[in-house]
Amino acid sequence: MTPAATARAHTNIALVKYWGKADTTQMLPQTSSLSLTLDQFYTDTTVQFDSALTADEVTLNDDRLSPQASGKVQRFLDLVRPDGQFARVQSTNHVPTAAGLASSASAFAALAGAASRAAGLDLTRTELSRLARHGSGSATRSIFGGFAEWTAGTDDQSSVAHPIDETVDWPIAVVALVLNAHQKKVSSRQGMQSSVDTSPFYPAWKDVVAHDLAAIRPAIATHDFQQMGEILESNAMRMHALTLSANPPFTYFNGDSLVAMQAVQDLRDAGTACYYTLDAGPNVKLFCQTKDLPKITQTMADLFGSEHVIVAHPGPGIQFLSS
Ligand code: 2P0
Repeated sequence: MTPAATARAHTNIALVKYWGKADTTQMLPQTSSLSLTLDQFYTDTTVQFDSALTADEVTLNDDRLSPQASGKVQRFLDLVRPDGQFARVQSTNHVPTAAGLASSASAFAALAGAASRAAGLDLTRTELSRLARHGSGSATRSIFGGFAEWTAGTDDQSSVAHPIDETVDWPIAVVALVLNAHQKKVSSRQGMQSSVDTSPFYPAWKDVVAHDLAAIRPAIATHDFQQMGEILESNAMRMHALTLSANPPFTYFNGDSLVAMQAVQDLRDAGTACYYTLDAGPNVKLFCQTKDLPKITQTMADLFGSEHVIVAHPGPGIQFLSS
């Protein structure tokens, strides 16, 4: 039996989105992407390899997963197993699972940390980022705190994230509106593949990402909140245009998503700078400045109920809780 290792990783919200793979075997994306890691949503995962086990035992939030449900975890463990040993994996998600708050990002980043340590490997953060990518694309970025960019790369070696600004000495916050905490109907994996294969706008999306990355890096470096906000909102809408233009078309928005987007527009028209983004689910995340939090949270609580409004701040990279 190897010593148990525990890692904590936080989720991240992409400002310039990853939406499509160039290589599904190596998990290489079509484009680079850029995100902010958040403090409020994280996963704690403990891994222990044990030669007495005859199969992996995976527990998520106290529920033992079936072999089918844990297939992605088993395949991920295959990358690091010492002497082919199976593992006991215990994971606690402090994120509404699969509700578009990117639970797979924190989950596979924490698993990369815990599994590699339990296997006796002492990987650098770049190596952890590369390993995490094989579990889930967005996990590549969650190894780092603050703003991180995942460079698409051309092979396993070059497709890794790096920190842009880990300390985020800038009073910004993200308000997450949990509008639906249920499992999504079209997984990100299926949704992005369908967009790559069938949206006539996909080639234009690659140009959009290149342009947005070039523009958002200086906006972050100079703390230009308005510029950053305009880019992240337009990037999100253009990503979602790839779902609406796929064949068959689909969308992650629900009615409340549209209500929230309109409310942000109204706040902005009334002089409060805030910008929205959505991922592969109906939940809306607002980027704002901390000085505007009271006004924004009150507006959103009036619309959706205060229990559906969660305030998050920039969060840290991967942490090892024991090893
Ligand atoms: C992102 N999303 O950049 C984008 C924006 C959702 C919308 O990365 O297939 O769970 O495991 O690589 O990382 C969600 O997709 O997909 C995601 P896989 P993942 O955050």
